[in-house]
Amino acid sequence: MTGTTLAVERTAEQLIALEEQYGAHNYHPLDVVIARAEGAWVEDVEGRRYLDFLAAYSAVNQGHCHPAIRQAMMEQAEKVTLTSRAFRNDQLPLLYRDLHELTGYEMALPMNSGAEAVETALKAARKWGETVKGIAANEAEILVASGNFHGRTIAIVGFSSDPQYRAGFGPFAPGFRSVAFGDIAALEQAITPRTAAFLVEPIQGEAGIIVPPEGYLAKAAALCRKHDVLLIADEIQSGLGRTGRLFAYEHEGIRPDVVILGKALSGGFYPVSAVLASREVLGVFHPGDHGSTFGGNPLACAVARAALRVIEGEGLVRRSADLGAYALERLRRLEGGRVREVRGRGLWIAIELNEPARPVCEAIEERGVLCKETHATVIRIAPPLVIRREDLDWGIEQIEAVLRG
Ligand code: IF1
Repeated sequence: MTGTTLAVERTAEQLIALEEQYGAHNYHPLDVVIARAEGAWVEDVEGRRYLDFLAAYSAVNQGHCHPAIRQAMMEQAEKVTLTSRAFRNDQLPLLYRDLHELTGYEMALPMNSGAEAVETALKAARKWGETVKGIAANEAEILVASGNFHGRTIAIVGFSSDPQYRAGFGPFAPGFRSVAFGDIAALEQAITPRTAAFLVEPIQGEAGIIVPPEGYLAKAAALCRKHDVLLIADEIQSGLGRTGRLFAYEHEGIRPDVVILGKALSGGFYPVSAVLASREVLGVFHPGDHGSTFGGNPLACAVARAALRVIEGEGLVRRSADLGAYALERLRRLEGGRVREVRGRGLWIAIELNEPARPVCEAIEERGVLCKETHATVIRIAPPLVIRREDLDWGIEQIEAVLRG
């Protein structure tokens, strides 16, 4: 491999060919090769600009390459990036305090990817089930919701209801049972004395931005309390402003026992995730029970602190609520004909079509807006929360033009 070869191979076509040849084919991306980005805009290798209506699945709620987060990252990178948890570092305590002050949860446990934080919450729930609730060893059961998406580890895909996420990857971990999302009677029936926890996305993202029936989460929280079952909210995608509240669970005035964060916790600079809970729950972990080489590293902590400051300081939760209500109202006018339904919360909107969504996303891409289908027929819209009102308008106009055309 020579510098010359690398320098030459930089057209979109060449880069795509390299990727197809040497990379595992576990994705089917739109063929836009992004080389830089700022705010709600990305630019491809040929200098073409696109408005980003996906925001890296809500990891860049703060906008691409936010200058304040970048500054925090660069300053920390010049000091120390990784100590491992064998030693302490001077950033982790500050992130703990920020998370506590922002959310009120007593404790946090930092990890990296979302899936790792979900696994961490599941481990905490099982151990809490055994050591606090008194479930017999290896008997604890965790309920999950149909249509869930919590990541790609073997344990997690083992309780997915999507056959593609499971096919070929078995055998799976026992101890998980799926109940219909949004169905409170089904949840009540499924709870047994062995139930340690109910893991749920307050609004299901990959399932197609599915908002459960009003009152569902409040009733689920009450049921969990009654039966001494932990309610675990996966806010990895729905949290940190995406739905017009800091956390999606706030729409129903509840307080889950455990909250899982990821994605926008770093503003897209770096994988940072965390589990938030009470001392009673996270207190089940003792030295050696659980860990991660990179979890809680000083670079991650500095980035996460800056990312949280941007959400607060720029009023991104309010922006999401206001711009989201406006966009939803406007996009709802597309209902009928090719559009079956438009739904959402905050700047998180699904356009469900009566036809395959992929070609529609490709047509929207040609007009300079990037969005991504989920399942076969849903276009999801989740721009960075910093998007300017006129950019949002322009992006919506492109979608309208494609869907009305
Ligand atoms: C992919 C989906 C979105 C998540 C929730 C945990 C995780 C995710 C609620 C795991 C991750 C991602 C992962 C990415 C695509 C994406 C996705 F379509 F697959 F479902 F966003 F809608 N909980 N979601 O949404 O977090 O380990 O990835 O950090 O897997 O292709 P991770």
